[in-house]
Amino acid sequence: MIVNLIGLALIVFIVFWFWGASYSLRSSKEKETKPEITVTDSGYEPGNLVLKQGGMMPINIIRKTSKDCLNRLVIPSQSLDVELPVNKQVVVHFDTSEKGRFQFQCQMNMYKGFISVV
Ligand SMILES: [Cu+2]
Repeated sequence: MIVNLIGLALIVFIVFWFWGASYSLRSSKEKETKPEITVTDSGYEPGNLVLKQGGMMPINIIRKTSKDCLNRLVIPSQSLDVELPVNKQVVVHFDTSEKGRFQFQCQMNMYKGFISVV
């Protein structure tokens, strides 16, 4: 009987320990970033934009490269496809009502980045 109780307590402890650990890891790792994407020769900076769940979030995008490949930004999950003139700030309104990880990419999907809604 005592052995069973100890076993049960151990299981509960382990479950909570792992659950709690992953929970705190998740909340500390995904730090919110500025809603800004810079497009350079090497792609998107930052590669993972972290936004807080909410409503429509304006994201400022500035393209600083003349690479043709990066002349549009596509966000398939929200059917967004915008033109990015060089050195001109473009604002995209991204719906953050759903949590998750959403990919954004160049037209040909050679460069990609993510928007994480937390
Ligand atoms: Cu491309």
